[in-house]
Order: sequence, then structure tokens, then C-alpha cells
Amino acid sequence: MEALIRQFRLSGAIDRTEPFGGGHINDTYRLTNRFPAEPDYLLQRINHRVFPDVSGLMENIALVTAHLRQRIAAAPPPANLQTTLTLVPTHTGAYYYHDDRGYWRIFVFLKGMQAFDLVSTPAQAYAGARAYGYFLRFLDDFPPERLTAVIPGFHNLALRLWQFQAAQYAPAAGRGSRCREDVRRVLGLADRLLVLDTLYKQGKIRSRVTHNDTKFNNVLLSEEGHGKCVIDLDTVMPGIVHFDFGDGVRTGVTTAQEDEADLSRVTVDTEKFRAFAAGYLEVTRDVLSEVERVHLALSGAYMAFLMGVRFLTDYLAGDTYYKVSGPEHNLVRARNQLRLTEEFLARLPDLQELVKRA
Ligand code: GN1
Ligand code: MG
Repeated sequence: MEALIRQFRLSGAIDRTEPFGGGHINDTYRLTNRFPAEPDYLLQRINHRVFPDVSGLMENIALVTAHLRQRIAAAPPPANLQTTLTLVPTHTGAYYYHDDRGYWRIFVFLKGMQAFDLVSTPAQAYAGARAYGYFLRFLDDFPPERLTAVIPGFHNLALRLWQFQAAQYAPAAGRGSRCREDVRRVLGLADRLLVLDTLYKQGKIRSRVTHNDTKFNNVLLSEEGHGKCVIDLDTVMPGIVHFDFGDGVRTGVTTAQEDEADLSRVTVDTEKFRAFAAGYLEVTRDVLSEVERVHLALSGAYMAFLMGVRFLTDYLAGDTYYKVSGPEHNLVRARNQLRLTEEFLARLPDLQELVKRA
């Protein structure tokens, strides 16, 4: 590690390197500085199998963080989204370093922040939603076509269903028979969710710069509970607001972790939904169109369903994409997300009302 770390322009001296965080894709380490006045850092190995175009991805992050930094400086939002990630360049001025183990990058570590896998109060949902709202708002004037589509069709549901069908026709040993009922559920739900995908493809919902991985634990909250910084920018690319609002509520207003096996615990907390919608819309209302706003209520179901399909596809394929803790991990995640989809759909009229009133 030392030789690798020495490639980057760090201040102070690194004393400790330890694994950090719970991402399913990249490997992350925290680097602790010997000098308390100097920053700590976050070292990441980019998953090159998931992100083949590392230079396009890093270019996206450099562009988006520069734009956000400028917008934040011009009109700092009170208590919210007050900062963005800072990339640390190598001595040759590049934003990543390639060695025989992979592609590496370093960010400045933000101290005194918290991330939550599960939201415990509506106030937290509100705070996180505001930060995600500012993220969308501040990138409203950034032309989406300047960004590389790092994973083309990432949230394209028709494509995800096609990949799912392909996996289902050639499942890994013993897996097809374990999930027949789940496969049927996917096929039964698909039509209700494809609506959003179709509106996007017809150009009725505008393409904008979206984050595309707005899990609730990708917004850092301060100790006072304000949403300070949006992290994990790997999937920033052109998308629709529903991908971000949807993934925010998928993870921020659910009552259980994404891999909770006891499905009776998986439901939607409408108070937290109300708070999330209020926070998000307070900040974005005037940049969203009517058609964007009207479909926000469906977006939680859309994202939960898309994740359910992706997890089930990976289960059928033999766990080639996500990190897993055992052979059934992806199946548990898939069932959880399909249940969550049904919970969102069952409350759709209420959620529509809450969005309208937010
Ligand atoms: C992955 O990086 P991480 O673990 O936050 C995935 C997201 C999924 C998420 C599900 C590039 O995100 O799309 O929502 O797992 N990222 C990629 O927890 O596939
Ligand atoms: Mg991610």
C-alpha cells in the first residue's frame, strides 16, 4: 500500500490504512494521518469490471465536483450541501493511478460526519432529502450530454428485464428452481413500472444530471443532523429525477435493510416519506416540471423493482456482480426489494397525495 499511497499528493504522513464502509462494488480504505491538523483520506480501488471506462468515470467526477463547488460558493445553502468531494491528484496531475492490482483514487476524508443505512426519524429523512435536492438543483444548469454514460442503460428497466430473461434461460447450477415464484412475481409487476421508463424514452421526461445511487447512506449528515455532502459519485450521468428521488425513498423511508430476510419487517414509513418529499421538493420545486413532479410518487416502486430485478438476475447468474456474504444473499435481497415494490404500490394513492401536498 505504501508505494501506492506515495503516488498521490497527500499532506502530512499516513499512519494507518484500514478497510472502510459497506459498498457492494468498490474496495474502500480510510487513511489516518499522523498529524491531526492534516486531513485523513479515503483510498478506493475502482471496480474495473463494473466500470470499464475509468477515465470517463473520473472525468465525470472531476467535472461534477467542480461545478458543485462553484454553485455552493456562489450561494451556500443554509446548513445544507455545504461541500462536495475533493479528489487528490497524483504527482503527475492525474485523478487516478493504475498498478497491477487495479485503478486507485483518493478523496479527502470528511471528518465529523455520519451516514445511516437506515433512517431513524422523519427529521433525518428531511435533512438527507434536502442535500439530494440541492445536488439536483445545482446540476440543473450542467449539460448532461457532457458526461459519459459510465454504465449505459444503468436504470433502463426494459434493458434490466431483458438481462433478467437472459439469466433466467441459462441459470447457474441449482438456482432456477429456487426462484420460480420470484420470477413469476417479477413478470407480474413489470408493466406497472415500465410506465416511467417509457415516458423517459419518449422524451416526455427530460434528461438531466443525476446521481443514480442516492442510497440514504450516500449522504453525509453533520452531528447536528444537517445533510452536508453527497458522496459516491461513480454513477453520476444523464438520467431522470425519478432515479434519485426513487432511490432516496427506496432506502430512506423503508423500515428494513435491503437484505433483511424477515419480509414482515419490510414496509414503507409514510411519515418518513412525507418528510423526504417535503425536503426534496422545498429545494427542487421550481426546477421540476409538472410531469416530473407527478411521477415522483411512483419512483420508489420503480427503483425497488429495478433493484429486485438486478439482484435476482445476479442470483440466477451465480453472483457475478454484487459482493455477497453467502449463496442466498442476492435471493434474499431480491425478495426484500420485490416486497418493498409491492408495499410502495399498495400505498401509491397516499404517496401521490403526499407529494402533491409537500
Ligand atoms: C451498488 O456502490 P453501492 O454499493 O452503493 C449499486 C447500486 C445499487 C446498490 C444496492 C454501480 O451500490 O446501483 O443500488 O449497490 N451500484 C452499482 O445496494 O451497481
Ligand atoms: Mg455506488
